Amino acid sequence: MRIRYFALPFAILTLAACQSPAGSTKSATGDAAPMLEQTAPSAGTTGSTAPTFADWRTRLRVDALAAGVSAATFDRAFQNVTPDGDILAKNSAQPEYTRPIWAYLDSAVSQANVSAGQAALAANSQTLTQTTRPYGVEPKFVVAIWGIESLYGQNSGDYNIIEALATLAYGSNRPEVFRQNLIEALLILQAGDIDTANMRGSWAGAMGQTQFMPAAFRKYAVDGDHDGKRDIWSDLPDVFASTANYLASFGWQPGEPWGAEVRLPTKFDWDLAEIDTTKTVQEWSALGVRLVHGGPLPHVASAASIIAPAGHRGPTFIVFQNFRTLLDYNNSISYALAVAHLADRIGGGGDFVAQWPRDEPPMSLTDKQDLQNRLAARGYDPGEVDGVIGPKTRIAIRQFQREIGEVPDGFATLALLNRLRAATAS
Ligand SMILES: [Ca+2]
Repeated sequence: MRIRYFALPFAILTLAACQSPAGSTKSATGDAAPMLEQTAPSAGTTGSTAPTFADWRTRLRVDALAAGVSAATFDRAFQNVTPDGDILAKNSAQPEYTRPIWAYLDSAVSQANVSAGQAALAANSQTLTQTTRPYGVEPKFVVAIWGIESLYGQNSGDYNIIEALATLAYGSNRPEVFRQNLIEALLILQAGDIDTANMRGSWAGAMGQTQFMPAAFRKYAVDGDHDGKRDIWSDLPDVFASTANYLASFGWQPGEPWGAEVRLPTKFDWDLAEIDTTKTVQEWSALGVRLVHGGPLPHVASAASIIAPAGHRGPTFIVFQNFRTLLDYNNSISYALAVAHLADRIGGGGDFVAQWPRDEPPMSLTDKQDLQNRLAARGYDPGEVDGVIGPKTRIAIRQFQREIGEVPDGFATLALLNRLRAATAS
């Protein structure tokens, strides 16, 4: 997928304790917790040709100055900056278990977060209306993103962004994205939007209450209060306008809903339940898709997809362009659904009607890789064996589900893995 330079989910980590939805700064395509890749630090190891941090910084300084950063800005920003081993450890951590979507939603859209969002919406209603109207984005969506990214500004991260990005650009195994963002961060300091001491954010470089990566900041941050600075750390009008501008820039459709919970017909073709498969609302209606309580689908102009994030035993949704725009903020179905649902709940909406399959035992990373290996051994093509259940793996799962006469919803379960183990053992 696309590299989006945005919103490494720091706040999600704090809200959901280790769930790490596919960040748009990342390159994974599955929904399940794509991590930053395994790190093989190129620094700090002995006997390699890796430069020292001082040598690396000298080379970076040449490039930064060529990009327009002054020597004074660079040297001030790099005062006392040293690689942070804790950040490299976080970057290379790949948890064996990630939370299922329902556990993530339980914490991201908890009653406490809904109530706090309603209070935040009421307290800032005039500012929100003024700053989001030019972009055609309803305030409740901006508030929901604000809540999930930084707990309504309470938790934006306290890492020195220059040090965090320098650490990852120097020592991670994916230096280029971080190096580019580091130069962008230096250009933000150069422009005077913020000073080094106050340029704070997540360990992965996402900044301020909107958790913008520096490259996203340079493109999409907005000076909402017209004080001459784009300050997403402490100016709420800037926080709201920047978020709305980002959404508008990625195709937000004013007045359209994000989607709705639906009921699928008994003989539904499960191959169609993929975010990248789009039809018109009329076409989905003709196939028998209805709102969850049985009513007709809403009249929405944009292309629509059906998603079943936890398979046929969980809630299913029709989603429109605005849901896809939320995926541009952070490419994870869990994330986009959390923002959408939190916005609805803040606006007074209720919970989903269908229950999540909470009795499904969790699958470990090893289980998921085993599933992929066994699908491949069975003659199906699950794509790369990476423990991420992406589109290719779901196709392979559906093929095996059809082979054994189960509902081909493409949802990975331990029971399915056990069927596959039995099948491949014989
Ligand atoms: Ca401002």
